Amino acid sequence: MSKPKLYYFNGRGKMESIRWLLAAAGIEFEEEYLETREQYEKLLKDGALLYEQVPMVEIDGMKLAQTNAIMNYIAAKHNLYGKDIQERALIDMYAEGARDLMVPMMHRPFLPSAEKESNLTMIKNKAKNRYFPAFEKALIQQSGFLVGNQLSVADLNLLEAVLMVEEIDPHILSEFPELQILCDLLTTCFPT
Ligand SMILES: N[C@@H](CCC(=O)N[C@@H](CS)C(=O)NCC(=O)O)C(=O)O
Repeated sequence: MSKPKLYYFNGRGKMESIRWLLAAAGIEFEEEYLETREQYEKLLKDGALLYEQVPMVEIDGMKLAQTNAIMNYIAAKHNLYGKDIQERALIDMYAEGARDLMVPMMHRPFLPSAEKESNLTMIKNKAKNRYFPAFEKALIQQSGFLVGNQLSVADLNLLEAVLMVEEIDPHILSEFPELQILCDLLTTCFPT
């Protein structure tokens, strides 16, 4: 079986959670960084990008688009997507929360400078008062992981969201010890 091949820019963006997930699943992968317009146009011409967007991952004979679809396929295949449909629903719920937190951070570089400061304040507030308390509570209830007392794709989405927020506020985890423990564990186990 050939290695999955990841098509994206040479940056974290929407691909980084997929990279974390593959690392956690112990799957080696290849990457093609899109650095020129020609590379992107060739993929378009070959019909490789369903919605003319990346991330795209070639895996098991498919050219998969849409970050969530890619994550969920890999997670289901490697037993990181819960043991039943209830756990799966909870995993989706936490993973979506982490993504909602990540979206405004991904948009930051494209904002006009006048909006950057308010964007920063909004992200920090939402992380501290809305999302991180919810994740911290789940981690306490579920013995260190978000769902089912074991690692799932939700934890890997959460990890990337936390790392992004920490770039904005390096001390933000001081009030969230369980989040700190989980992120330390994951970055130690799956160094990039
Ligand atoms: N819903 C898609 C969105 C993908 C997306 O917005 N990709 C951006 C790069 S991060 C892109 O390819 N933009 C080019 C375009 O939309 O034309 C996903 O989550 O994968």
